[in-house]
This record gives sequence, C-alpha cells and structure tokens, in this order.
Amino acid sequence: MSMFCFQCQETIGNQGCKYLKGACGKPAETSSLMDVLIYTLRGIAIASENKYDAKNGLFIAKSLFATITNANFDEERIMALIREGLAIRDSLKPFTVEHDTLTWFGSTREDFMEKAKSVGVLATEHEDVRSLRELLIYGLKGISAYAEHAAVLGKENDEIYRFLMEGLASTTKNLTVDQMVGLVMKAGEVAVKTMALLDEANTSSYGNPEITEVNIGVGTNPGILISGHDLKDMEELLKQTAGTGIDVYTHSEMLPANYYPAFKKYDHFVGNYGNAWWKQNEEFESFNGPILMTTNCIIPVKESYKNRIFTTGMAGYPGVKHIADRKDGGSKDFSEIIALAKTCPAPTGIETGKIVGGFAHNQVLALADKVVAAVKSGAVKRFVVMAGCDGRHTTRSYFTDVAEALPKDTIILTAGCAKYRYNKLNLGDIGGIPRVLDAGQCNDSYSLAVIALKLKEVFELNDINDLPISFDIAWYEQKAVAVLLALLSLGVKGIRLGPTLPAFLSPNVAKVLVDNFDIKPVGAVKDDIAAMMEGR
Ligand code: SF4
Ligand code: SF3
Repeated sequence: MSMFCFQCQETIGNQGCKYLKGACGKPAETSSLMDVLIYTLRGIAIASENKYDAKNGLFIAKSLFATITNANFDEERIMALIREGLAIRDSLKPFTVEHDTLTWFGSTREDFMEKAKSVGVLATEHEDVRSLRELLIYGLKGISAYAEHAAVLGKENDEIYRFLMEGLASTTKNLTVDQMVGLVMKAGEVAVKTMALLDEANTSSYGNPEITEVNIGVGTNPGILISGHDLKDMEELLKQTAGTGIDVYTHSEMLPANYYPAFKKYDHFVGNYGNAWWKQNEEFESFNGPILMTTNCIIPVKESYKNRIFTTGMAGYPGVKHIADRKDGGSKDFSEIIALAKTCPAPTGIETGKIVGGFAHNQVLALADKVVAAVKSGAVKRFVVMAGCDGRHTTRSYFTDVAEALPKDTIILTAGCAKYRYNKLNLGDIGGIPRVLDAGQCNDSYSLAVIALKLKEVFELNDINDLPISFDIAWYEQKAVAVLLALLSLGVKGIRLGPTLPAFLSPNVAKVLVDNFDIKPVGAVKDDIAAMMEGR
C-alpha cells in the first residue's frame, strides 16, 4: 500500500508522504480512504449543481474537516462518512450530467481501496493544475472546519456551503489557469466570511473575549484536560463538571476559552495546562487525568494515556472512546469522562505563573485610543502579526528568535497555536499594552484583520499595506491555508511564510503568489527583522 499526501508543513522532505505512513502517523490506508472520501464529496458537489440542499453542505464541511491533518485517524469513521456520502450522492438522482464521480462503486473496504488507486492527489497529472486544485481544496478544508464550528452554535450560511460545492466540483473540470486562480482567491473571501460567522457564533454565545490572566499552574483536585477548538464542548463540559470536585484545564488551541466571560465564571475552570499540540505525548502523561479532544490536533496516542483520552465531534482515533454527538436540542454526555476523572490523581505541575490573552477585536478596539496614541507618539513603531500554527520542526525556533529579537517598540499580534513559541517569554509592555497580544484561536485571525482594517480607517489610509504592520506567519495545517488566503483576499501583501513554503505549491503557482502578493519564505532572523522594520 502506498499513499500520497502533501497537505501539511511536515510532509516528508517537504515533498510528500508517500510510503506506509505520513510524518503525522496517518497510515497509508487511512490516507487512501480520505482520498476516496474527497472523491465522493466531489460527486455530491456535482450532483448538487441543480439540487442544492444546506444539509449536504454541512455534510461536506464535516467530512472535509475530518480529513484535516491530525483530526481523524479512525478509518472506520472515514469509511462511514464515505458510505453516508455515497447515499447522499445517490439520493440526488437523476443526475443532470454524466461524470465519473457519479458512477457506482461498491461500499466495502476493498472497493474503497481499489477506487483509491485512481482518485488521489496524483490523479491530476499536470503539476500546476494539481497545485491549484489542492491549494483550493486545502483552503476549503480550513473553511469547512470553521463552518462546522459555527454550525454547532447554530450559525450557518448557504453562501459558504455553496462555495464548498462549487470549489469541489471545479476540481473535476478543465478550467483555465485564470479560472482556477480566481477560485483560490474566492476561497480567501469565503474564508473571511466564515471566520466572521464563527466570530459572531462564538461572541453571541459566550460574550466578547476580555483581557485575562490565565493560570498555567495546577490545583490539587483531579482534572479534565480539553483540547481542540470546539467551544460548545467546552461549555457543556464546564456545566457538567460544576460541583463535582473535578477541575477543568485547557490544552493547546483551547487556551482562548479562558478569555470568554461565559466560561470565566466557573471556579473549577483552573487555567491552561501545557503548550501546543505537538507536546501532547509528554503533557498528557503528566496531566494524569482524562483528556477530551474536540477537534484537531490529536497525534498518535501512546499506551500510557490511551485509556483516558476521548475524542468527540470530527476528531477520531482507532481504539479511543468517542463521545457521541448531541441529539437535537440536547447536550453531549461527558459523564464517563467525569467518572474516570474522579479516580485519577491531580495533574503534575509542569510550570507556574500566568499568561495574558484575550485581545480579540472588541477588546483591542476598546483600547483603540491608547493604541493609536502609542503609534502616533512613536512609542509603538510596528505591529508584527505572527499568527498561525506551531509544529515540531526545530526550525520553528525562528519564531521564538524573532519574538525575542524584535525591537522593544514593536507589538506582536497573534492567534492560533503559533503563540506557544513566544507567549511565555515575558516580553514586557509598552505603556501598559502587552507586547504580545493574543486574539485567540487560529480562526480569531479574523480579529487581527478587523483590528488592521480599523487602524487603516483611523489613520485614514487607502491601503492596508501602508499600515505599520508586517506579517510573519507560521503555518502547519489546512486552516492556516484558509487564513492565508483570507489575508490575501483582504489585500495584504509581503507576507513572510514559514518555516517552509508549502510543498503543494508548484514552482509556477508559487511564482503567481510571489508576483501578485509578494509572498516570501522566512529567512534569517536578523535580516527579516531589519526588512520588516523598514516595511519590506
Ligand atoms: Fe504527511 Fe501532513 Fe499528510 Fe500527515 S497530513 S500524511 S504529515 S502531508
Ligand atoms: Fe494549531 Fe492544530 Fe493550526 Fe488552530 S491546533 S492552529 S495546528
């Protein structure tokens, strides 16, 4: 069995994972099943061209979400999605067009493996067409994750679902390069809309994030650790653990839950434990209690904590207990996790102290006068957006080094798990404004865009690129692709991207991005800082 996947930053040799297993631990078989799932979704998209149904849009979003790096390793779940997808596709009969994706194929594992031989990434032979198609699909995956989170909170938008279908269907057609580039750019616009929708869903449900000091130490009660991005799961876990003697801690991308008023009111919500996703093996061991993975990023599970880790939503891992979705109007049932927590020792402390966050758009705009005055007085010379993802590569120390070496009159704007490279450094403040402003999860990059657009308005500039802002973005998985496309659609130019440029960009496609948007790879820390301070 072989595979081909090059969707994330850790792809082997920055070329592609192509043998028995990806660098993330995704087995070749699971990767092949994901190819077949995406192929099935293309069929639904084509069959939907004359029969749009929002339900199918949500199914596509959930399924694409399941194929994001480190979201779901459970091939039984992927096969269940393929089967459900085939049934949806066939329910749209009679088809108005003839297309390969609409033809019958069997629904056994063997049938899927046979199909996988002809429908993966490499089925598109032309390197540039493949690159543009995959760039679009990875953008769609990121959009899908955010759309799914918004849908959980009751916010859906047909325009987003229709675009998922349009984008998937487009990857089966012979389009011109201009048409394909146009769709990639449209993905950026839709990504902005999707992040805005999720922002509305989160803030209307849980209030606007506030400046918050988050405890990174531990208490003496047993705890439950919750990771991922799903705030509804966070809400229900806090409610169900209240008064049980069990504490709740966030891990990795759930850290920003600490900033929301609706969650801060719970006394047993103690703080954040640990760092970004890739440190989970050691940190889950020392946490001692149950862990709930609500979305990506889950990594191959170690025996030492396998009996106390749970998945829910689109996350999955073979042999790991999965908490079922809520039935209409109901809640998820976390009682098994709570009962297990009661039998576990309290977490082992790995650090003490506090970190500060909660600088989403509402909070920063409340401080706008102070921020604008600091820029006008020259106290703040530049903002550097260092949002995105963290990862294992040692070269990611670049982002720590940049944070440390940036002049003291600069402010770092961040969102996503990239922040763990520098959010515990104590970089100080400028007249009371912390030098690292964390807006929240990767989707809260939307907040950073809102802040930039507001500054553009206040300073009466015509072009967002005339602001004293530089972008030094860390990417890892496909939500970062959606965020990157969103920034491009807002007209941001000169973004530095690291630690490597995506393997899925062919030289010609990379050239399109360089020529039109001046995207560049990160370089030497000193040179990059000097260039950024000069607005290059
Ligand atoms: Fe490789 Fe990344 Fe794909 Fe995993 S998700 S198989 S590491 S390219
Ligand atoms: Fe992080 Fe997985 Fe991308 Fe949400 S949690 S930013 S990598």
